[in-house]
Amino acid sequence: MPEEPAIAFRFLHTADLHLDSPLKSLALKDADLAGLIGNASRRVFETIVQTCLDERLDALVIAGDLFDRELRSVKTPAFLTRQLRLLHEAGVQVFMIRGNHDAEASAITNQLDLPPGVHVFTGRGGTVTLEEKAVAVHGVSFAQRHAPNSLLPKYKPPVQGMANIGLMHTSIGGTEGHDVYAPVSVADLVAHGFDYWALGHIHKRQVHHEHPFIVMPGIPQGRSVREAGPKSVTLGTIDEGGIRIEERHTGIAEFSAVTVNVAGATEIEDVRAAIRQSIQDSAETTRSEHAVLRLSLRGETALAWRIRRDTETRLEEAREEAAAYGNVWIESLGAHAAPPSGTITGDDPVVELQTLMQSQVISDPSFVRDAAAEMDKLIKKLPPGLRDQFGGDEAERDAMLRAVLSDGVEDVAAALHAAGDGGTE
Ligand SMILES: [Mn+2]
Repeated sequence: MPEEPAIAFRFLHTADLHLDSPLKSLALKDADLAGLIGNASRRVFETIVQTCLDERLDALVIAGDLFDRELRSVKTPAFLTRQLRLLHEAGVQVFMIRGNHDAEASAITNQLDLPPGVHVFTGRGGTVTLEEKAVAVHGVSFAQRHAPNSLLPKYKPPVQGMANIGLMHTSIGGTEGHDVYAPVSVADLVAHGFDYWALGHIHKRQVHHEHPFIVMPGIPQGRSVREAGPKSVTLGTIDEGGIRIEERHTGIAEFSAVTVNVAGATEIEDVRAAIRQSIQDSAETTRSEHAVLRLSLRGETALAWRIRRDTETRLEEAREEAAAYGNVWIESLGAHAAPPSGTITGDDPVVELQTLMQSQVISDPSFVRDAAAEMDKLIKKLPPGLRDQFGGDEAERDAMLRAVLSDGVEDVAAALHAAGDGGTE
């Protein structure tokens, strides 16, 4: 910092709230869980506002994608207006830019009755100076959904004698001309001379640089198991000592992909016990109010085919078990157990068929090509918001395809075993 500000300035930096984002999770199938997740982004926004009030912060900084394209609830404008008013009454200033998701959301902001002290930067950009705090806040919004060029040239140079904070929505590190989300390098941001870059867009938190600070705060509330793990916002303090940051946990509901080890299970009760243990562990270790689990049963066991056959039963049991904790939810349960490798012999025709399918059929290039074509047809029929579930790019899609094919073989074998067995538990 060029000169030391006389009075401390404290702010909360967040981004990517994606208010009213559609549910992408399998949680949809459980109405109570869907209600919890559907409300979580709003509840997180409330806790963010409450933190600003409790800690008497000077500013709330939102670096884009506050909304997820369009509002699905007519209640949202009133909700936001109320929250922003609380901040205004407590003297907390709000600085916002639009990201790729809410670039064209002017219709929404028009519905908002914005109280004074809420600064929404335009696509042209601007600077707000807080003289008494010796702080200058700069921001440039996405004007459209895509920004193929760096937005950095639109930012003014740092205001001398003040601490400078810049809000930018960017995929950071992308290549100009290839990346449409305002690519910019860490080195260029550092060179610009600001003290704190408040970034948004990437949902995973990362502190790219310290002194000056370049902070991607990450999404404050995960929306599906693809955004698993604890979430947070970043608190910044600017005083005589310079700038310090602090991560604050925020998640209302934390998604986790949990592997349940069923290796060596000889009775279904062993499988149940392993599931119970996983649920208990999650209940004890989650740092959020709620834990939302995607359980994957894995390991080599002679019960592999039964586990695959009775997935629905295990899911129901797991949901009942979780309900007893009150704050643990089962999003889904997948059976990926495999028969012990030593037992693959030619004695059992089903096992022989299974081995053949695994080793020859699903790795055959023409079969893989056909399967990929079928998968693409299915993906095209999905609503756009769900398509990424099958991978964000071709490599991810291929990996997903291989996993689905391999799982399919095990499921077919399980069904054939079950047909021959006839027994149920
Ligand atoms: Mn974004």
